[in-house]
Amino acid sequence: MTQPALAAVAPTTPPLAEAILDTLIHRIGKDAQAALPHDWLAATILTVRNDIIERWMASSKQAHAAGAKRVYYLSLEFLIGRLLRDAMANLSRTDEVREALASLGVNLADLEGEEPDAALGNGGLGRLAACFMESLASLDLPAYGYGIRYVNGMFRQRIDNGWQVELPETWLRHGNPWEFERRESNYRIGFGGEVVGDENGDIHWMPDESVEAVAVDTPVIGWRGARVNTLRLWTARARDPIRLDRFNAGDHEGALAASVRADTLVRVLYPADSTPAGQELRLRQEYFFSSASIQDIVRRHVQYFGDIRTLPDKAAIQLNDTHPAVSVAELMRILVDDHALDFDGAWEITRATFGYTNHTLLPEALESWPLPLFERLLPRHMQLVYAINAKILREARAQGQDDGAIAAISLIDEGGERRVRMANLAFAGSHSVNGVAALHTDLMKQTVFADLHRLYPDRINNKTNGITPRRWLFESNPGLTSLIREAIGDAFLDDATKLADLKPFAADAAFREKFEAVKRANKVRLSQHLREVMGVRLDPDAMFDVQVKRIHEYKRQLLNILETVALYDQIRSNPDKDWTPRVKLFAGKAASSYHNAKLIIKLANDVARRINADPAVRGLLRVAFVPNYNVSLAELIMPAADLSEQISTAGMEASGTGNMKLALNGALTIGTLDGANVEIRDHVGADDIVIFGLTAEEVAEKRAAGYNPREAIAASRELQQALSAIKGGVFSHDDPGRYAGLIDGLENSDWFLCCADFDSYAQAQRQVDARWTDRAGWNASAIRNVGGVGWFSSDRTIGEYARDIWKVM
Ligand code: 26V
Repeated sequence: MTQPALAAVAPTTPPLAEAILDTLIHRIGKDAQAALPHDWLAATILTVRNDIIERWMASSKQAHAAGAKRVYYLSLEFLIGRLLRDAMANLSRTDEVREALASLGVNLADLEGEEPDAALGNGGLGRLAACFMESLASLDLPAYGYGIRYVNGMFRQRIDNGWQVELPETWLRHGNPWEFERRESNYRIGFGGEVVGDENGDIHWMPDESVEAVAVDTPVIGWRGARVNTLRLWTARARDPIRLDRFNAGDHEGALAASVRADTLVRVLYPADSTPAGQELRLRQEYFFSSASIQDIVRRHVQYFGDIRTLPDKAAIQLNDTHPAVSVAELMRILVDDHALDFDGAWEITRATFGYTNHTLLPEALESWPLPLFERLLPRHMQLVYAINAKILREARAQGQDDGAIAAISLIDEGGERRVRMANLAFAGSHSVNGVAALHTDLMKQTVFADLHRLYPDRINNKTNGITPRRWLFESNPGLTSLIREAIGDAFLDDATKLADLKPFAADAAFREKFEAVKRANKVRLSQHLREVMGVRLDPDAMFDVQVKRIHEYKRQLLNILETVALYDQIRSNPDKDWTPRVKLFAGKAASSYHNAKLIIKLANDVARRINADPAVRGLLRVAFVPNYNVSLAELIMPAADLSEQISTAGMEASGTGNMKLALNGALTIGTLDGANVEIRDHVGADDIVIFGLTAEEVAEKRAAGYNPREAIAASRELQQALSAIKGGVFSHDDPGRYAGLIDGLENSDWFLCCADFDSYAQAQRQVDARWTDRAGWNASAIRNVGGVGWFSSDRTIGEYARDIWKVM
């Protein structure tokens, strides 16, 4: 990577190469001989960045001159992944950069691999925020994302002897050439203390602790460089970083305590997929970033427009789940205490400004804070929550709601230890509350938000999720992208719904062959990678069957493993049948405190080890658990998948977005009628998706009727055998009882209905096998999937938010 000397390259180097070399020398302080890969990466990014900065400035000037309304997307998670490829692609400069680097003896692909994957999120919710930011810029909408600049984002997962081990992800170890620290943009964030009223009746919150929030900005480039928006992540700094008196008195650590406390605030991303964090630190993080963001928004508005009362005309703030919900109380505090608005006027402005997106109905995932903690940390906000509560409960009573409904609507959960309900606060404080798929939105109205929905019947609306086709098709699957361009031209590059023009090509034998060749090449690429990172050998001619997502019981990786074990059993019993060769790929992280999820990872690894080592299987079935699933790995897996496993218990997956990425890359879905799968079926057609299992309605009925998994087990020999093999230690000779508890759980309660859906799932899998044998039919189906899912572009989703909620289009 460090070849030619300066003199040797100079005469023929393209200008971009000279610029990169110049950056390497003058900004990084290394010459071509001394530069390490990350130095070349930084030099390349800094050079490409120059073009971006100019567009960035132009974008903000344009918004300012137009007096435009701005969109603010508040999210505790932004799973943005690597940025170089995305930036080059959206600026149409990839080839130019590749050639410039080549002239310097540097390989672009190697450099791309050097870039750390910015993993400031857990899963779908965080990746959605990143796709939305890219679509906002692509649709030329002035927008800011607000979040936290975690020093350690999502943990790095290692698999040790089949067990998940969590390691810190040090994505900032070589610095971050994408970001700009804005030291002048800083805000004081208070905690604790007390609230006092003065003789004029004015209220003053006097925090007894405070920290400074400092903005760190990253540019977000839209497709074809349409516009560059800002992702503003907050870092924390002690207001008094060192107490010199203490230091000089010899208390060196005590002197730095405030700095350590500030660092702690932005140190880690909470694994929100586990039990509600509960910890005080999580609430502190939520308030820290909410307060900094709201102060920044109000400051900008007053500076540009003068009058705080016009805020809803010029700012739309979207709450990504309830993590930023305390923003509702924070804006009220600023309006009432700092801007002297009356409570009712402030409430009207607040509600007109906020929108709230719900991402889960699971009761255990709905955030609430113990009231004493909330009151101790945020005494003024507690008063405001009480005042808001009084107001909405008056409205509910006036409407004649009964006591049960009043208790459900209340911002305070009075059952047991009193808690502040963040979903109710977000709902009450917003003019729009949306779900993320049609089924999810219906269930919101029927279940958790039924009473709030009756009180405010116009508030709940649906915005089915989407994904950016730039990252998830053009950048990650260049082979398929070129093939589509050859077939239908370039219109789909700017409007993903034009992918529909591809559907007739399903009937074209020559096109199907080319399509299959592209898929195969992607499978070879993935296989080579997996051979390097985990030493596993995969046959690219086998069906690649993938389940990649967070590990959670409701997503039912366990159902997939049970079926894998049953298939293994059948292959051994009927070795001469013409089995469809399959590679089963699993990947995903389990929250560190989630015992069963970690056990499921171990089981997948145990099952893989046994099956892969069994000569009786003769390569017909291979199983691999790929470590450290992240955005970059997803970019390799999606293009290589043949079958997409979307098998959650119906009614439990709010939407899913991996389902969209896989279908867009030509995988067929095997799935339940859950989340966005329902709409994927509508778009690709029932013949090109394999649906099985109970519907959400049937799940609810079964549970209500007192579901007994033993009946389902008694009715299925295959399931019995799989359960007893796992329980009996066939896959865990070293610890035969390892899975006794897990299997007992299935036999005795099976909340997620794996047993109830097993037979239907196994049958669906055999139907998939049969389809695979008809290669022409399979490829035609895959092509129609690609053509059918253009609607799931995040451009369409953002267009709907912009028109219906934010009123900026
Ligand atoms: C959180 C928790 C925490 C407690 C234990 C159970 C549990 C289960 C799920 C969650 C997820 C919280 C919110 C979330 O990440 N939702 C995801 O949002 C995606 C984007 O809308 C959507 O595609 C996924 O279906 C949804 O799970």
